[in-house]
Amino acid sequence: MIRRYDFGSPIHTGAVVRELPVENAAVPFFATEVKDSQVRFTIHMDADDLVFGLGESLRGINKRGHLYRAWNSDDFSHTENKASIYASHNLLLFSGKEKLFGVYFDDPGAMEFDLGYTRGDTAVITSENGDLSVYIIEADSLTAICKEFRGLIGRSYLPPKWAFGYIQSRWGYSSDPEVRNVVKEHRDRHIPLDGVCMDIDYMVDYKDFSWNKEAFPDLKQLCTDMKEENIRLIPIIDAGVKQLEGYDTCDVGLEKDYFVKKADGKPFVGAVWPGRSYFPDFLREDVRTWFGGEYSKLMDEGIEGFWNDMNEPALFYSEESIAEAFAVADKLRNENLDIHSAFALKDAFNGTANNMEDYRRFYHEVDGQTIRHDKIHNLYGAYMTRAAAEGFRRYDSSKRFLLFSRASFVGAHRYGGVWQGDNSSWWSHIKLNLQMLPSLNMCGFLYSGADLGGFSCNTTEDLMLRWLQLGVFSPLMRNHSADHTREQEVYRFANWEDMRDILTVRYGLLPYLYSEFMKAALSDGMYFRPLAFDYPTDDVACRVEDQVMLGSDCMIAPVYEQNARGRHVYLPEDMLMVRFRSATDYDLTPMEAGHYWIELALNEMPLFIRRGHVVPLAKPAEYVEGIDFTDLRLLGWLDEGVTT
Ligand code: MIG
Repeated sequence: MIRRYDFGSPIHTGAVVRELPVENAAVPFFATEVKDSQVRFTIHMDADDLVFGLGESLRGINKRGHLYRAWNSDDFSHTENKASIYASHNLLLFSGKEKLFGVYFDDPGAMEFDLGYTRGDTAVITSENGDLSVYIIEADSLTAICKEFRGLIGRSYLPPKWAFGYIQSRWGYSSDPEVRNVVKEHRDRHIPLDGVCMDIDYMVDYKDFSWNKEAFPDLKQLCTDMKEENIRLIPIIDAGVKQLEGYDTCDVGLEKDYFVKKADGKPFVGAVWPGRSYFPDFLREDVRTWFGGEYSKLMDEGIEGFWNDMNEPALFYSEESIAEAFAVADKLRNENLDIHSAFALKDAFNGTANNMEDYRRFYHEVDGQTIRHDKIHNLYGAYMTRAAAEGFRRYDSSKRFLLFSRASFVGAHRYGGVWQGDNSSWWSHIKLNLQMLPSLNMCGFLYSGADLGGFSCNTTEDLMLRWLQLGVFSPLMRNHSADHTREQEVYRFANWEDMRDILTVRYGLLPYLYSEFMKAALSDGMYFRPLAFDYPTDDVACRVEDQVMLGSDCMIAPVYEQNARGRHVYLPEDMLMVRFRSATDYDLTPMEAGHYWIELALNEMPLFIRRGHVVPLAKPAEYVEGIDFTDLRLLGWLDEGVTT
């Protein structure tokens, strides 16, 4: 059962697809306070209450005990002190002896979620603008609440089948021979691969929908040749459009008035990779139609997948903020800088990026209304995703295209997937990757994954291998890294054969993983669930933060610690452990419910199959198209014994 309560004048966000009547009564469960146009929702939490939700956000699966902020932010340092990253998924689930319900705050502006941060027994949720709809969702289990919620927000995006293959990416690939070489290195060594991402270096001066004709003299031929090898190329598209006369995307955008504007009616100028840029007003349908159509320039060459970046939107500086910084610098130029002025100078420049003042400088048109950007900030990336997805549908409605975005809002889950942004090559980020996956699923984002191996910082061969062992289960399985970090394609490492073998596990399990994904997507279910969802009366299971249920039959428990040769695992019920070294080399151990220390050498990864269930395993293949979905072994612990 879902009930809706409105505050102020809610702005249409597009998150919800089902129109519900507005209740006149007060919101249940919360004490509500309206003050200075803010709305605050307060709820007492019992000692045992668990809080789930918030999709792509930092910290644990149980969100209780910290402060989070809905404010889509380009932040490449995912440390525990951060309250926001790239997405705002304002769903919370409260579960305890006295309460079981979900609440969705459909608010496109800034919100604060103080979940026992100020006071351990109290959650205070604040809408800063006070214009929102609140949905209270009740059902008899956490899984059922999420299903109801999906009914409210609509069905999840379906990527093409090949997008479940392994994808290699790196910021820096910049030419036809370089891309071909990455593919060759994989194919020569029989390392499975289905896609290669092209980062901003394929463009000319970072202009969207352009490609460097010298580096890629015949993109169409490259796409054709790659496709013959069962490889798809996946170029990046950034939100900002370079300010440049003679560049048609810019010219048309200006001529048709498609960019966001300042109060004086002039287009807002902010700098990103291409330097000074304009920002399409994706909230307008005509702008989406235009921008979504631009992707056809690349689709005409044979491209079938994209990733949308910098759509929080990220801003390096605006004309105004950089002018202010220079003014500070001019003033301090001849000073003997002390502790205060030296930092003031630094802060003046650091503060130009993703600056709150800038987000208040420009406006959108939403349903004929002019709305200042900060009021709807969290929608920007979602509407860029929607623009692209609608463009793909118009281009070829019979085909599924790959699309994943950095920024998102609930609603974008109908149009594309997400990646978890700029993580680091840190062991703690394997765990963070694991913890975000079920939370994203609660909010409808099923096709997701993190940069395997880590984006920033230098990876190591053991970190890479352990991270791939989690990546085996993540729908988007992409190795991506930043420019100037250690190269981390599998073939760069001394232990590349172990990595290749782990990749065969992905392809062996792919029939199962793909079908569980489709099942979740088509029945509004979850592919990843916290253990608390499946074992709500098991107090130990309810607090497990480093194991996750997968599909209807499995549990995963990756190793995420440096130098570990095993890990502790809690089995809430009898399970069969499959200890994989490759898709053809594994051993099986039936294990009764309980606590275990499990030995896992660096090249070994476990999968736990619930007793009485079976999981199919295919023969290894080097690309998704090559998997024989009819020649399957069944792994399981049945009454008759263990099947192999
Ligand atoms: O400011 O395109 O998150 O995946 O490699 C950095 C370069 C811009 C951020 C993305 C990352 C990508 C990078 N981009």
